[in-house]
Amino acid sequence: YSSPKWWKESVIYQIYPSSFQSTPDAAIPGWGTIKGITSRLDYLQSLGVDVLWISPIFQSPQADMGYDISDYKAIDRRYGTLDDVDELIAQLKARNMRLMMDLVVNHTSDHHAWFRESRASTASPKRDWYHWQPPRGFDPDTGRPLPPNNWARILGEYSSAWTWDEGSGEFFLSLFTAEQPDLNWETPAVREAVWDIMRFWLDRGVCGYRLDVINMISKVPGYPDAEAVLETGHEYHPAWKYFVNGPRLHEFLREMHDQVLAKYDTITVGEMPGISDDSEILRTVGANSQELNMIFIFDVVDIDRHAVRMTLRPWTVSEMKAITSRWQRTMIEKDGWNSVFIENHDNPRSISRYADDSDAWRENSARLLSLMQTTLGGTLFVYQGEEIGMRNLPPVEWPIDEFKDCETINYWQKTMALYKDQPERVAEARKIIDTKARDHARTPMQWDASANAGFCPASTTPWMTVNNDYKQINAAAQQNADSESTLSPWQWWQRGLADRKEHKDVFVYGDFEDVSADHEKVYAYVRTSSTDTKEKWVVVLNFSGEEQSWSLPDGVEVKSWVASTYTKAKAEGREVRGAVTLKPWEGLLGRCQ
Ligand code: TEU
Repeated sequence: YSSPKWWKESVIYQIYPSSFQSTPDAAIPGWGTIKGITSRLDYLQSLGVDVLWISPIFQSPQADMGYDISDYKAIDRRYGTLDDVDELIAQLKARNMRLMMDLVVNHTSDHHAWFRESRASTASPKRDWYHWQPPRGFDPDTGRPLPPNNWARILGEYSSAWTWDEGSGEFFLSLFTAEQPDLNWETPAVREAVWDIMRFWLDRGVCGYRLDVINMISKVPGYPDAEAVLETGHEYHPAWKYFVNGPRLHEFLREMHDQVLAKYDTITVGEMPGISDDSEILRTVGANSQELNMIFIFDVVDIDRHAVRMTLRPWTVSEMKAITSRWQRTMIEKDGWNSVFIENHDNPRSISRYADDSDAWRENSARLLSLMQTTLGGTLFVYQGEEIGMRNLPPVEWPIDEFKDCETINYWQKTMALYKDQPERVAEARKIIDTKARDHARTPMQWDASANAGFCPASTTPWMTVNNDYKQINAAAQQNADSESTLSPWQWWQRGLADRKEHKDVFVYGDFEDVSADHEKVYAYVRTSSTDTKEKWVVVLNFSGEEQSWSLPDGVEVKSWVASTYTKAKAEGREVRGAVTLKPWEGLLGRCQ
């Protein structure tokens, strides 16, 4: 578990390229560009970032913001050119940093040449590159062909996952949107084509991949009907059971490893929603599994949902603690590896979700979450804007047509189609959008207090409206903050990342012990060095807006309270044994040995 590897120690920063940094030469004004990313490398380096993961920049009709790729070896013109990527890689190299790409190969765009060819006729040589099925029958009233089963699409609309193709007289499967047909991984030539794409970018100098929904590539043969999990009114249902970690997943991943990954020094993180079974996950991330370095486990970001993402389920701090501690311990005990993240482009902002984003508490909340993230074991992921505590769009007042994400739009339309005349249903859907829409994470990066937050020129309209809090919350203000008493969230992250690296034996590789088990609001854990130094640290986090008391375990004494989220200097005058009092949303970091 604690054998050192560069990919374990790296801090990975996720860039959502459309919203990171535009440049005056952008092919589509108001969109972020690759050159824009290159222009911000000094910023990222000074924060403490080692690896950039950029969400897809390949050629795409953008039905799902680039997660629908029509050419894997071409860069979408709105982001720039292949030369821009080469320049970015060179500039990263000069700073000892690296680039990780987003590999989206569960599905392609319906504009991809493979799909066009596959769709042409049932006799097409690429017919078996996608999932084609004849109708189950025909509607007796309308004569319309009926889809082969009751699977629903995932992204908000929950309509049939099968789209009828008039031309060739069959249905094709697409789990996300109709524009994202699923590749058929049973066909060996499909896998070969994927290995070829992977080699293409690795040979160009990228260091590895984040693999989009990689646990959905193997479908249960026969496409059995899903159980009904959505409420009445829904005809189709998400069929997780039949495509999440399907029968041939591990075989395919091992083939990927043998054919490609084993030949390069890579970093790999698989996106694997819908799975939280230890032994199944360890087949992928176990030290000797020869599949992937790590995966994203969604238990924390899925804490507030039912069967699908656009739902709200009440949750407690105790649950969040239990999930986090469970995965910290599991990977240590069973020799796997964790990824540490609470934000990405598919989730709302963490301070709005897990803490308090009001003006009074947002900075302290940002520092609290940062303290947790920078002291948990595993490879750490930071999402753009997380380092300055960017928050969700303001509820209710934000016009519904300013939400650009296909999931949000589909979900809203579906709600209107089903419940237009039921005001309480409509209000609830609006609340879900205000709380959970993916748009909250996708607004332009807030660089400074100038027009459009410095994301694009003042004369340009950004592709998505900037959050109207950018004058108070922006990177420049926080980098230059000069408060006597506290660090800004950005400064706190910078210090936290530096501390994490300096004490990596403790924070990246060390042992983890939850020492707050039944406290309802305080999360506390002890981290102990994996080496002979036996360095020992304690982290105490108050996840509530009230003062809390928590007790250090017997025999554990704090030598120095190194930091409090409330102060710039050391936390003086705190109890060093027994009961410790925490202020609202306060986090404490103590050194015990
Ligand atoms: O997301 C996969 C996906 O289904 C997530 O929404 C997942 O369900 C959720 O994060 C777990 O709670 C990936 C991409 O990240 C997303 O942007 C794409 O829309 C999707 O795949 C299709 O490519």
